[in-house]
Amino acid sequence: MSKPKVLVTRRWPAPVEARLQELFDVTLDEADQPLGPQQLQEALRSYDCVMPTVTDPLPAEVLQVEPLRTKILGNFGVGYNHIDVESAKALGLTVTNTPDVLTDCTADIAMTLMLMVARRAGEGERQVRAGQWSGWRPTHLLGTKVVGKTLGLIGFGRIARAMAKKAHHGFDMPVIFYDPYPPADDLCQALGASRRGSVEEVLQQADFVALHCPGSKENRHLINAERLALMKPGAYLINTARGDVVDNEALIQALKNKAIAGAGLDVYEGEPRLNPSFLELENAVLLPHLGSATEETRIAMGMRVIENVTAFFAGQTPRDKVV
Ligand code: 8YV
Repeated sequence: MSKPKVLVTRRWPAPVEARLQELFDVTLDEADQPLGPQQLQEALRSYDCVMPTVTDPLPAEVLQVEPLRTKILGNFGVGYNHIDVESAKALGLTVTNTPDVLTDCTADIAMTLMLMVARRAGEGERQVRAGQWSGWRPTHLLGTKVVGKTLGLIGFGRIARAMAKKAHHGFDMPVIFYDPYPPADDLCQALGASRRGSVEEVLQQADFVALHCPGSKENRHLINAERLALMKPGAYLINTARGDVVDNEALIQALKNKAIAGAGLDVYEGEPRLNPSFLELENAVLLPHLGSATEETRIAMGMRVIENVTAFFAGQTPRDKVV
């Protein structure tokens, strides 16, 4: 039997690309540039499998090509908000993602952002690099203590729970969360986490609010001006989920007016072209979507895509089938 014809839309870590070459009739993306809608449509007409990432928007109008040769979209990433999965399903496409393998590294980036923004690490680094550090003094760049403060999680899935574990057991933080589908009580107890009945309650009570809900139409601007106004004036917002979960303009206003103390962001509306006002805010820590960006995790993500796609072409149900 001939090998499935596979298109990888971006550069992947070398060991994964080597494995792809062994298993499939694969086209790699030497240029490492995001594909446009027409190139994606051409791919859907010409390949048995396309392996996209967050930089490949696949809405209904892009997916609807004729003839559609692609049978499976093996997404490299846990989030799949860039794919219209309902349309994909209606077209008979299988979609898979890569959960589990990026949980710890993404939670680590959320912890990094929390510590950086609380301890003004970005501001300090900018001072040192600009040659503007005049020396130690008792009132220099005073931040906020993290240990013992309340961490509020919006969404309590795998990544949120990993953050809860680090924050509760490492930093003695009481954890509160909102999730419409909460886990069993014993799991919450083990993480020192207690449930709240609404997003609003978490926002009102937490010192650090971290977003861990999926990017989706329903969650677009979940954190808007009204909800930001519920946060404590000394509180911080951390976003490693998706940029559009937060109304970025409203967040910029809240940060400018010091309505909240600061924000640590890994994702943005319209990324990588983020709202330029963010760049002027000293109380924002800005990372370039690094959640899963470790050697180990990106290799594991690629291998997980391979596992899913191999299972699919062997006639099995892939482990991470979304639709
Ligand atoms: C990925 C992510 O690197 O997995 C996700 O959902 O946000 C990132 O960790 C990116 O989405 C790759 O497609």
